[in-house]
This record gives sequence, C-alpha cells and structure tokens, in this order.
Amino acid sequence: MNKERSREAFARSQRYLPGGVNSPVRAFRAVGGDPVFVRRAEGAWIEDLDGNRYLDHVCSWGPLILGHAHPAVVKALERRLPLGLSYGMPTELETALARKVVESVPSIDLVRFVSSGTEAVMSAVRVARGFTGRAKIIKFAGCYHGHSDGLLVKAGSGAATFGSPDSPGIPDGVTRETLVLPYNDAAAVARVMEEVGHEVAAILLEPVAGNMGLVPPAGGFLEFLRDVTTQRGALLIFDEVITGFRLGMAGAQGRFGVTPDLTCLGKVLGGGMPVGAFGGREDVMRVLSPLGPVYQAGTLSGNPVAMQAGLSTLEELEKPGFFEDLDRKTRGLVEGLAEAAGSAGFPVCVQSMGSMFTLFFHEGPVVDFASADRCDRSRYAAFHRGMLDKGIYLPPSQLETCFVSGAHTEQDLERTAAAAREVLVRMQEEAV
Ligand code: KE4
Repeated sequence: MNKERSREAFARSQRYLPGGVNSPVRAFRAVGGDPVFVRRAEGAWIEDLDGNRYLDHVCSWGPLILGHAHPAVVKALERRLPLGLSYGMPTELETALARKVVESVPSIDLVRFVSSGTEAVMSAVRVARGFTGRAKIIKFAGCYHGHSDGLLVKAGSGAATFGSPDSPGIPDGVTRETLVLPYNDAAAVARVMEEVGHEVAAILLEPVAGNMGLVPPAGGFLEFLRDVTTQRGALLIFDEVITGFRLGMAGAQGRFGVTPDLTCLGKVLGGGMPVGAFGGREDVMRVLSPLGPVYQAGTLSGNPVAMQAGLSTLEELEKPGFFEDLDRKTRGLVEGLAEAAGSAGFPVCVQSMGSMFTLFFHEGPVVDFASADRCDRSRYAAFHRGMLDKGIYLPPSQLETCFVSGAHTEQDLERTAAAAREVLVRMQEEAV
C-alpha cells in the first residue's frame, strides 16, 4: 500500500501539533508505523490521502454506530447549518435530545449536556461530591474516564491507600481522594467500603469496560456495587460514554438491569459531533447550578448542530430491529474471529458484548487490568499492521475495543474474519 501522502501529512502535522495529533492514541505509537490520514469516509469505509480504503472497526472510537456520513444525519445537518452554528442560548433541540435520553436511560431523570466524555465524568464526580458532602471516589484499574486531573490515577500501594497521579502535572493532593481497585474484585471493594465507606462519595466504573480491551463485568459484580453503595450512602456512577446507546437504547444498565444514581454519556449520543452528557436521580442533579450550588458550565454545551447530529442518530437507533441486527452481525464476526484465534498456534482470545469486541493476544479470559496487561503487545502490533495492509482498520492499541456499525454488511464482516485468519497464519509461519 502506498501511504506517501499520509507520511508527508504526518511530517507536516508534527511541525504544529505535539506528536502530530490531537489525541495520543492516534499517533500509532503502540503499534508502530505512521498514522493514516483520512480524506473522507462513508458507511463502514475510510479512504486515506493516498486513496487506500479501509474497513473501519474503530468508528471514531465508538460514536459512528450508524457508519460514516449516514444520509439521514447529513441531511438533517444540511438543513440545520444555515440556521446558525451556535447561540449560547437555549434551543428546543436540547430539550428534544434530553427527552430522548430521559425516556431511554433508566437512571436519568435530569440530564446536562457537555462537549466531551471527559467533561461528563468530571462533572458527575463533582455532583456526587456536592450531593454527598464526601470527598473519596473509588475507580477501577483499566477503566478510563477521560483526562480530568482527579481521574488520571494509578493504584496506590495497598487497596485502601489512595491513588497517585498517573501523569506529571497533577498535584498529589488532587488524586489523594481517589482509590483505585481491581475491576471485578468485589472482595476488595467490600474491604475498602468496610473501612472508609462512610467517606466515599461514589464508586465510578465502566459497567462494561472498553478501555482495557472489552472486559465484561463478572456475574453479580454490578449488583454488588449497587447494594454496597446504597448501604453506605455512596452514589453509583456508570460511565457509559462507550456503552450508552451502543449496547441498546438503555445501554449497559438496561442490559444488566442495574440502575446507577448517575450516568455519563458521550460518543454515540453526538453521532460524531462533540457531545457528552451526565444525568441521574432528580434529587442528585438538582444540586447543579443554577438550581443548586454545584457549579458546571460550557460555552458549546448543547450546541444546536451537535444536538441535531445526536437526535438524527438516535432516531435511526430507535428503528425496530437496529440493535438486534447489529448484535447478530457482530456475533457472526466474533465466531469467525474465535475460529481464527483457535488455529493461531499462539494465545489469542476474543471477548465481545453487543457490537463491541477485542482480540486479546492472551490465553484468556481477560477479567481485569492485571490480566489485560499481560497481553502480548508486540503480537498485537504485528496483527494490527497485517490487518491494516489488508485494508482493515483496527484500534492502534491492544487495550481498546473494536466496533461494528449498522453500515457493516455481512460481506464486510466476512472480509474482516478472513483477513484475521490470513494474518494470524502468516504470523505463525514467520514466528517459527
Ligand atoms: P472524551 O473526553 O475522549 O470524549 O471521553 C473520555 C472517555 C470517558 N469515558 C470512557 C469510558 C471513554 O472511553 C472515554 C474516551 N475513550 C477513548 C478511547 N477508548 C477516546 C479515544 C482517545 O482518547 O482519543
């Protein structure tokens, strides 16, 4: 594949942008090689500057559940744009999208829109602390909640010791109130809640983890967290930035029947435009300014163009059979990938839920960050390069999740499975 124009574009971008990108994972550092620069995308396909086409399983890291440039979304935006891009004043579009969120997501009585998932989770944590008057937050290793200071934390030495910053530039004091526990470890949560539960404002997690690869909750784990937070007067926050409107209109909380006190949303909710949201119990959300004393604000929050993109996207998702069809197609792909993995001759396992999946270079199962961290990353990098050369675009990191969109056809997905088989076979041949 000729990628000369992408290479030249990457050289130019590094003159003006740190690392040439506006989000680190896009720089391909975890898999090697230069990033692909996009000229256009449509449906399940991306075209790069050199005219190479790729079947897209990143889908902009989740938002493009309909595929790229869905006609209904584009047409709605073409009608919307001549009316203005932003007002900084209320519009009925915000109310319409808020109504859809409230009617779809079991935990949400009131919702506020922001412009990113980071903002959504940062704000939800502030609301939880403001509502409870408590400072401590429990999060889980391997769950990513955006880059707000208090959540870029790595586990302290002992279970009950508080986190330390996971990036320079964050004072110890900011992360001191954040505990990091192993995902799916109910015993660790029970111990800490026994010790300091009365000081915990909230337990925060991805109900289905997507940021250490696809790691589902262990049986009973979500139900346990719901019970232990209720018992100790702490709030339960589901970060559904990935899973919201991805695992169904009611997200992971609908699929598992566990209702948190607050939910964070993003990605699909904006249909590719910058939208995040946080919402939950009315009594909790009423602490927010201008009703209550907890401050939060945003110039482009509820932006009308972004609201329109979200509304048009959700209207497509609500059509009968959308999710059933998407999940069925993904199951077929995952079966093909599992078959390819089984004949690889080295440890590869596939984990999936709904239209999300990850091939782990690990014997499996991957149940938390410690196990995810034992994946063979150099094999994943070789797999990524091999798939890219076959025109299949996978996340440039082992610890991410792949997606299927409504635009992927059965034929497309057979192509992905066949490519995976060929690449894994070649990797085995080259390894001997
Ligand atoms: P953003 O600020 O990137 O919109 O959302 C942060 C966020 C919050 N919560 C969850 C569960 C998330 O997955 C994310 C962001 N996801 C990553 C990829 N898994 C975004 C990709 C990137 O960082 O470039």
